[in-house]
Amino acid sequence: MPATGDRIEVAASPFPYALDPAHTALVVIDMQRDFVEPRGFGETLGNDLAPAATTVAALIALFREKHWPILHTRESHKADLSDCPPAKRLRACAWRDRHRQVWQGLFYATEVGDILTKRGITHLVPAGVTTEVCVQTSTREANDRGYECLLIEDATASYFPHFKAATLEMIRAHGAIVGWTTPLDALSKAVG
Ligand code: TIU
Repeated sequence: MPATGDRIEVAASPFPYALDPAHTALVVIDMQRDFVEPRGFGETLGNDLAPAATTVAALIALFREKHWPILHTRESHKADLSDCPPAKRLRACAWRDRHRQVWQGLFYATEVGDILTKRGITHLVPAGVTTEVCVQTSTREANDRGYECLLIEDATASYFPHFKAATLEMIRAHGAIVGWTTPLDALSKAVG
């Protein structure tokens, strides 16, 4: 296991990522039925995100094995759908989450920033759906707040493959301007 001090070097793009094992959390974004299962929003767009679910499950298993923190998000709307965009409201689907409302970003109008600060988290490993919407917004929000983000390429999915490819490129452009990307296999090999 290549290590630099307390850091673990993970092969990543655009250059190796220095994972800080004591201050790293996995963020599983919106792996919810509406996006990944038949008859959900995803199916109305004609695409299937289910393959990424297998990789997300393996990623969760890796973090559990290491006893590293895992944060799950769920995109949700008010029961009267007043905060639901028209494209989704047409399907009249409401998530009755009384605990919090999560929109496209992980931090906006949520308690996530406080939770991560209290836990001393400085490094985030985002995964989930969809790559160019909630995953990208959340990764950008995290990067703006100083978190070092390593997006797991095969643990995220889009309804449109070219959107996913473009998003991964944008994130790691300009010398990791938003963050790093790597396949799960590279992370698994690095952390042992
Ligand atoms: N979680 C998330 O990405 N919400 C979306 O609405 N995604 C779309 O791709 N529309």
